[in-house]
Amino acid sequence: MERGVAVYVVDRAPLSRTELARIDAYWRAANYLSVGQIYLMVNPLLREPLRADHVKPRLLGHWGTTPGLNLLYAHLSRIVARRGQDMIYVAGPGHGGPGLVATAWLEGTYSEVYPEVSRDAAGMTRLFTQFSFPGGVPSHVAPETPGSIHEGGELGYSLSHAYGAALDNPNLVVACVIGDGEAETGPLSAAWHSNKFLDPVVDGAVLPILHLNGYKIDNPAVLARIGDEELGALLFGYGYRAYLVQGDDPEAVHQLLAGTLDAVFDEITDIQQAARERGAVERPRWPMIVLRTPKGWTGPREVDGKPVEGTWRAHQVPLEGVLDDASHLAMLQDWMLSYRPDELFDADGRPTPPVVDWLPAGRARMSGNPHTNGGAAPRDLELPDFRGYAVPVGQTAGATSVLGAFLRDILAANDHNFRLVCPDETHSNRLSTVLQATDKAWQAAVEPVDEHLGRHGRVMEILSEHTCQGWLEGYLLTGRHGLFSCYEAFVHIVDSMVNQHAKWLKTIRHLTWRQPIPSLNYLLTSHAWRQDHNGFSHQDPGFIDHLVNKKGEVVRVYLPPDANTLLAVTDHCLRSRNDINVIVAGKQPAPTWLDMPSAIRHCQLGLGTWDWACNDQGDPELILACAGEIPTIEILAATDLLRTHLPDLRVRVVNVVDLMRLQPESEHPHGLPDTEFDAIFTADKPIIFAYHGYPWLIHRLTYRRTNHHNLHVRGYKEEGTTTTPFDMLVRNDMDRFRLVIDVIDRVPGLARDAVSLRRQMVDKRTEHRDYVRRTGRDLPEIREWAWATNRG
Ligand SMILES: Cc1ncc(C[n+]2csc(CCOP(=O)(O)OP(=O)(O)O)c2C)c(N)n1
Ligand SMILES: [Mg+2]
Repeated sequence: MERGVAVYVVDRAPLSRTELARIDAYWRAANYLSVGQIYLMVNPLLREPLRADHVKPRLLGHWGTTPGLNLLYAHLSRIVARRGQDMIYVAGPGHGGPGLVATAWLEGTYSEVYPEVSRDAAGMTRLFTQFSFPGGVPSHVAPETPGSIHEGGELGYSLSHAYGAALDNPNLVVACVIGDGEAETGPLSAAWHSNKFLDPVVDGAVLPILHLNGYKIDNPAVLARIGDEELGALLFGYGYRAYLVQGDDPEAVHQLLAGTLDAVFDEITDIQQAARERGAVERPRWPMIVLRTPKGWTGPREVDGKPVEGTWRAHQVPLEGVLDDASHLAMLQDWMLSYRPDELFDADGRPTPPVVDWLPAGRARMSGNPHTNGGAAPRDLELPDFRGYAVPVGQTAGATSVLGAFLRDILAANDHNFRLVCPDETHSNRLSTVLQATDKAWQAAVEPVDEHLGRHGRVMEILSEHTCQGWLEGYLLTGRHGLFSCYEAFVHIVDSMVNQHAKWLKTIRHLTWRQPIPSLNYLLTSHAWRQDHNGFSHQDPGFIDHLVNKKGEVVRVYLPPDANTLLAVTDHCLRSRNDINVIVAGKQPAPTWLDMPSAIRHCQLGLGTWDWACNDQGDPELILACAGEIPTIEILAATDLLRTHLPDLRVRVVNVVDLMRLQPESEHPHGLPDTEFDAIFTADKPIIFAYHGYPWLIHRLTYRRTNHHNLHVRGYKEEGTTTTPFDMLVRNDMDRFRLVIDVIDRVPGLARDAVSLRRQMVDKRTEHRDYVRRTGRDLPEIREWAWATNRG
């Protein structure tokens, strides 16, 4: 039946009396256990009259979304059991944590993972007490929750996570509950378009379920107040066939939802068969569900004269003041008894057969599905030998172009196990070689002018950094591998998402039952120093600063100075697990400093002296340090000037690839011991450090080091514009001339001995300024500069 524009209603009642009774019993049990987690510490089965001292001293958690989540979990479990459907469950409103904990407990997974929370009365007491309790479990669908790949605390990412999980998992359906409030967020709004990228042949399916309970914390939800017609048109416009399930009579809703899910899963099967068996190529209109049931359904209808069920007041704890108000306590008891716990749990507190004997078992349970714990069949990446892509020393090469060939061969060797995501920049980031191995995924219309678009492509490009990030996270969380290539400045768009992923990784490292997952790898290029076509809007190296706030055990930052070091670093990152790796690399032609064996050794050390550039004879008068492609060039050019003009000055050149080496061992697993740090940076000599990003980060990382007071850092200080590459350096005081001036000003005695060189450097900066303003390009000596290889 069609209602308004493109909203369908399936008018069937497929459940037998027995099935209906079972599914309702399960739902009531899950709701009972959810309320119990929010309120109770003892007397979990209400075998004694409820007293205030049975109730938690602080009432925490979210009820409103939970009955809807539980209802969906029950009905999706029926589909898993009936159809043998491989399915996982993503709860967008992750604040409904009690629901997902309750359902995992009913399925038995919870007690398998946490044996002390047994599936009996004693375990139920623990289950209730631990929730949102010190030393217990968080209130959301956290990593601690079996079956979860999505915490859902920060709203907006459920749908992109779901699509990421479905990629390359042809038999999997990812059921994704989206809060109607969550649907207002930018990331969620963009993620609807993921259906233009999902391949019905090699990917699984996503079933979006818009949970239209009408309210958020304190307001109506936009999508609940625009009428069915407009909502249907919106979802149709996003490319979905929307099925409406609505009501507030449990029996009727059970029948409607069961009938709709049967129809929807038939439709998913039809779409997949058409594409896989009959070669259908048109973009499918995938089904989705709109579930319109009351917020806080089955909870208190009215409290203190105000409506609660079906309103925003049901969002968190609908009955407050239970400890002090006897009438509220009585209401709580009535509410919990309304689920008829005596029918649901036996004398020992175990769920009775009608509640659980129809549920899927083992790996089929959504809470026990291995896709949600490191992947169903996780495989290491097949990595070609990166040394085969090496560039000879001295040759000019764009680092990312060189990497592109390595990535191409990784894509070729890892058919369903590796994806590249990028917000429309693969070509711009000079990685287009990858398109020799695969296309860019695309299910929408193709015009003759288009290049490299394909239905089975594994390069994922959508102009939504949020969606790229969400897809990749979903893919990694289900055990596969990938890389996110992004303009350095715009990766900030996902600051908040990467926060959440970092929290996830921090937590799973300490959960023994959670399998490790492949690392989240960023390749940041088109960086601040070479925004030749753009300018200030495209200049921001601060993502590193943002990430360094996260737990050291999770975050790694690499600044390979050339193509060979980029290859070595990328190989390392792609083999790692449970980390967030940020690699910042150049895409413009640049010198190759190290041959491959030296590059490998240098990357293994993470930082070290470049002996071929030093003339310190083991006893430097100063350290010239650099981290990043452009700072490395400038430090070497400054070294060149110093060695030409002040040949007796003993200079040590240090390059840093692994930024976290700068931290002490106590702060980061890569931290360099103080003795080694002092051996390289000395205890008392000036250090001039040219750094790719904001200079204060280097101070932050090194403030405990012996020689910190001698450290002088140059970097990007927010002087951005559209100008020549060298002018960017001059504007930010990181050019070779300024670095030489810094040396003269800081090495004792030089201020006196190098008066004329200092003046020359000042004049050079003036000459540069005049020249670029007149000609629009850098001075010839800058453009043509190269390290004199015979100097070593
Ligand atoms: C990005 C983000 N902004 C704000 C919040 C605070 N918050 C928590 S729940 C909620 C309302 C969610 O409403 P909805 O998605 O409709 O969920 P439900 O009604 O199912 O509880 C808000 C705004 C958040 N968690 N995440
Ligand atoms: Mg809502």
